[in-house]
Amino acid sequence: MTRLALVVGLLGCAYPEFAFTPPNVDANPSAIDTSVAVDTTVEDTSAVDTELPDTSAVETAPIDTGAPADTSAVDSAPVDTAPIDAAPVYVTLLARGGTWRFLDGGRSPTSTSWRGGGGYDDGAWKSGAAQLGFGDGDEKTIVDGSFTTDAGPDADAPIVTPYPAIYFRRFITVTGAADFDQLTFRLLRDDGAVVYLNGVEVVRSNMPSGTIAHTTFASSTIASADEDTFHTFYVPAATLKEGSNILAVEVHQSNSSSSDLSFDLELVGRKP
Ligand SMILES: [Ca+2]
Ligand SMILES: [Ca+2]
Repeated sequence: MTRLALVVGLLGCAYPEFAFTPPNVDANPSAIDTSVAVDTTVEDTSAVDTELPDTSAVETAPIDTGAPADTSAVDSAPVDTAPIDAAPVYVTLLARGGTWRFLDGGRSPTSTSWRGGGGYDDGAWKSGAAQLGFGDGDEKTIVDGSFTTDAGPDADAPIVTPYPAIYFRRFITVTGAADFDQLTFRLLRDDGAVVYLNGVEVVRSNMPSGTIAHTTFASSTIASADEDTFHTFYVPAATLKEGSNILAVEVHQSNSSSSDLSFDLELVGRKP
């Protein structure tokens, strides 16, 4: 006798009305087969898990958005823009109306050193503020434009022709000369003029080409409004020196009967 039969037998003795009925699980095998279909559904769910890796790909995108790196490039741009915004600075090295030494009365300098290329004593020259000249009535200082053959009291050579040129000299002091890249000369001249800076010719206006002598005429006669015009010339600042600089100018008449002569000069330096 099995253990189950013993239990049933005992129960049947104790409780006669209890009738053991064997489980009918086996009676509905088809129902059990249906549950198998449920297992198949579970396998479909695993397919959902496969989609999860795709989500990880989305996380990769933000890494590309490492756009912060691009933003740093934007910061570099303003640095380049800065130098472009920097405007040049203009410094007046000599204002109009400056005081000049001048040699007039038909006399000429004893050597070309008067232009500033060498030592020259202009202690005997006269001195006065611009505008210098004669004949118009608008001068601050009258120069002697007479056609004289008198050598005068100074040591400079006497004139050799009746066609005068008048000579002007002065010093200017420059600080930070190496910072300038360009000079602007604004010249009032009647009739023609040549300007030297430290012995180097920097401006020639209404004068012929070639060597300029005491007897050289200006190219044309200046009249009317042009007598009051400041002509502008741009020159490289290479000839400018630190400290003392010599400006020298010779003004020539256009002919032996010209009734007037005028001179003034302004100098401006540019710092890029
Ligand atoms: Ca004149
Ligand atoms: Ca004048």
